Amino acid sequence: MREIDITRGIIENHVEELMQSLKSDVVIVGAGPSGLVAGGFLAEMGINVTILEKKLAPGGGIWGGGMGYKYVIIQDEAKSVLDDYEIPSKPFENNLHAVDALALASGLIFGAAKRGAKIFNLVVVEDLLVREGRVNGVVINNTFAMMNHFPVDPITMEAKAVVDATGHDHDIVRTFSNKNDVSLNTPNGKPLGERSMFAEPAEDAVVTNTTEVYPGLYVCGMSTAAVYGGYRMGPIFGGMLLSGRKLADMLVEVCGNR
Ligand code: 48H
Repeated sequence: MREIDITRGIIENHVEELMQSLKSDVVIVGAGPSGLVAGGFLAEMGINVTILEKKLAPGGGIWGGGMGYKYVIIQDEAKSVLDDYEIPSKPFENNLHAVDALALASGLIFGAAKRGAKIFNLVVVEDLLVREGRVNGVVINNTFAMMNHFPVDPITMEAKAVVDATGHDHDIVRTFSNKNDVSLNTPNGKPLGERSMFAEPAEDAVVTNTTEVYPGLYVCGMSTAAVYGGYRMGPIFGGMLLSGRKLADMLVEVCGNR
């Protein structure tokens, strides 16, 4: 056993996967529940999908459950996504199910990876590539470089579609709107901002507002609330799972047509 072989095994495999991601069909920014579900279903349908996550651990806002109590709730409509990913849940009441947040996070991460989504952690998307009025890629950097404010220039990945799955921050749409004189597909052309908690309409709106917000740029999960002025919903996650699944169905069509 030689250390240099271990090192080569790591570098060669990482670079091979990175090269496959340089021209993806879909790049999803953010490995929270909506991004992981979208990525898993897209990969299962044969789409070359890359998920970029700035933190060490994918999973986004799942891990902490509700205020650190480790269960989250999902509604009946989203149970089939749990079943597809073989994530256990317990029936609760009023068509609700309780899910161990740790099982949900790890199950969605493994489910997406197992289906062939390429997930890179410690990668920040700091900007977009835009050509002729269409988003066609992402500008990426290393999380440690960004955290330390090192003057390290970014590199790029091309994609037919880019997804903002960055949660409450809607980091990608916000940056894109701030930096460019562009009009988004919203009532005033700008992100509308998230509203206070009101779970039921919030859950419906997350799915309804899973859409193309600018040519080539899509939103899913909690970033839809920030972009389209939706309510927040607290630790109920069905809307996130259904938003990811809706996005996957939309993007399969888009990738086939481009
Ligand atoms: C790379 C990035 C960048 C970047 C951010 O917040 P998330 O879990 O996202 P969703 O929308 O799938 O799920 C939302 C849910 O977790 C939640 O917060 C709910 C239901 N809240 C309700 C309420 O009322 O509070 O994950 C987003 C991920 C995170 O892991 C970020 O680290 C990552 O995106 N991310 N990755 N480049 N620029 N910005």
